[in-house]
Amino acid sequence: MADSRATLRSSPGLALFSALVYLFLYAPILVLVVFSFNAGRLTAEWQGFTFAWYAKLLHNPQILSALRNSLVVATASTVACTILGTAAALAFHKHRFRKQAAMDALITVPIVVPEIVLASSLVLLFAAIGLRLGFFTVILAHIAFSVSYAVVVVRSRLAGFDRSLEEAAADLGAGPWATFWKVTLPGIAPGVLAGALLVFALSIDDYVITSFVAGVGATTLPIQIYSMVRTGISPEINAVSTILLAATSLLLFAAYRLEQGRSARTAVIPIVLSLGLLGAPFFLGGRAASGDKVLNVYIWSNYISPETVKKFEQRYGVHVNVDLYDTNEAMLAKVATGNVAYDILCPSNYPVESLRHQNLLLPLDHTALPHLTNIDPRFLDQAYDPGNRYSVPYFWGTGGIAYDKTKVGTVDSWAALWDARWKGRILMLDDPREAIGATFKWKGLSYNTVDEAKLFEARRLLMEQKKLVKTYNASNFEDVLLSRDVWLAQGWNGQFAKVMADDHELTYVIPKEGASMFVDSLVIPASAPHPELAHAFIDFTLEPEIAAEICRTMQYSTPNRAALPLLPAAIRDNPAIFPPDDVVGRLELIHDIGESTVLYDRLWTEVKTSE
Ligand code: N2P
Repeated sequence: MADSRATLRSSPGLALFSALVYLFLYAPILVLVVFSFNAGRLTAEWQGFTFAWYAKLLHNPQILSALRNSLVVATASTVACTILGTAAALAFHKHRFRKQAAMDALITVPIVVPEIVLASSLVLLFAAIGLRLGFFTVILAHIAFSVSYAVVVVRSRLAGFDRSLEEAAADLGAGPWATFWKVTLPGIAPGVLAGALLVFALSIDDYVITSFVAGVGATTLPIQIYSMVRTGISPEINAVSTILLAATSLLLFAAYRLEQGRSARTAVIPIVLSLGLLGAPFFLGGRAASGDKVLNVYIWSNYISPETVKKFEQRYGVHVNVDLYDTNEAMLAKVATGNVAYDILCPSNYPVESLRHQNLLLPLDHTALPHLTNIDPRFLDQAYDPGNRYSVPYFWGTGGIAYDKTKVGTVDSWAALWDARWKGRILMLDDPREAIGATFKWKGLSYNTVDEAKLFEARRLLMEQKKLVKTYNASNFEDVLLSRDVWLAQGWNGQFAKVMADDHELTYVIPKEGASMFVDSLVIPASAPHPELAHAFIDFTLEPEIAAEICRTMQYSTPNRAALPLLPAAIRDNPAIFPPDDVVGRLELIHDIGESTVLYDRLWTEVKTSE
């Protein structure tokens, strides 16, 4: 110790180097912590000190319920892993197994296997045994990935444990149980506690595996943070991340002390502080939202505001879980696993077709939807769902190009997205049907082209374009444009309309070759646990005031005629939101293309992963 200190002092170069390494490691965390106290909403500008974001957290029911879920999951998996892990470690310690080396290696497998592999195999397993994704599967998964850590930690403590003490106890007449409780356990207690703390910290932090195995209503804190990030980083996220960070660091610090062989007492303060941090929101902010009646909604991001959801919750005295997706494909993949319990989905026109053909939708009871008459007949009784037996239009819109006119002049063709002058300034929708479809449209073909040779040609064009593309994004593409990380972006009109309201250098165009149009509808899956409440929800969104609120807050186009007079002129007369008839004439609906979907998905993956 003394030696290495001397070296650092006598060599300023080395000291500087270490300082830089630490800076590299901790600067991002430091920035996050500092900005969680920033009075301004903008992420990167300091505008004074405040605790406001922490106070806001206390009144955010979504965060509180995510935090509560995280604590329940972490506690359950910690208890299970500590018991299992200690038992396994003792077994390893007491007995020599025949294939000892293999057993040793096997026990560490969950530690070294890539998380994503463990995650997908768990999902497969749960589907195979017919276990519905939810709270219970999250707990099982957390036990699976963290039990090994408990074993390893307890074993390392056992390695230094003097077994002659156990023999002495036995000699003095103690039975195996008495020996365990009175001699072994007290001897290894710090190791057991350190293992438990490690498991707790791992569980509280996990994102990847949880995101795979969490069904509805099992949103943990990391999942909640991620879904908030997708609609833009806010200081609230910095605040909740800071709390999570502080709590886990304290736990790890306590575990470290125990592993160093310190007495259990030295770990008490960090443990109490950590649990206090995690528990405080419940004492200070009241209870997390709960209630036995729930509705599980799986909908596009940027499609419904929390205020609207709250209105429904209050009117019906229920709790609504809202999960978000960014593409039809992501939604279909999740629904296809068959073991998620959603009550409402919001597919575009073409997936309605495929869900219907797979018998995955519940026929709607029109008598429970008295406000259906508010929908403009232009959007009713379409080929994808004759008679609207399964679907009720929610939003319609277009997929065009938004751009900064001061930087790129006037754009009127898809060709602009292949223009080398805008290298590194282009964003494409991360959506196979939209990206490949736009390529077709540019070349005078249809969004619904299925000819293989033409599809391969589209792939070639997209791979060529890739050199110019800054990023593929289907979630917050409008923010990327707003921040000028890109100057041109393919995307859906509503989100663009929202940022254009504040930024007049931006504009939105339907290229002269034409563009896509979508009609996204609410449907009820055949397996919905709460079909009655789901009908009530659909009818609620059809009420004129509610439909107008949804349109006003999200700025996608409402198909609800009765809502139109309630909209501010700035929205009703906005051509980016409600395009004039000649523009509508250039729009094409994306259809279900059956088998060819697989080829679209494959080609799109190839484009994105190509060099
Ligand atoms: C919502 C995107 C619009 C949906 N984030 C396009 N069908």
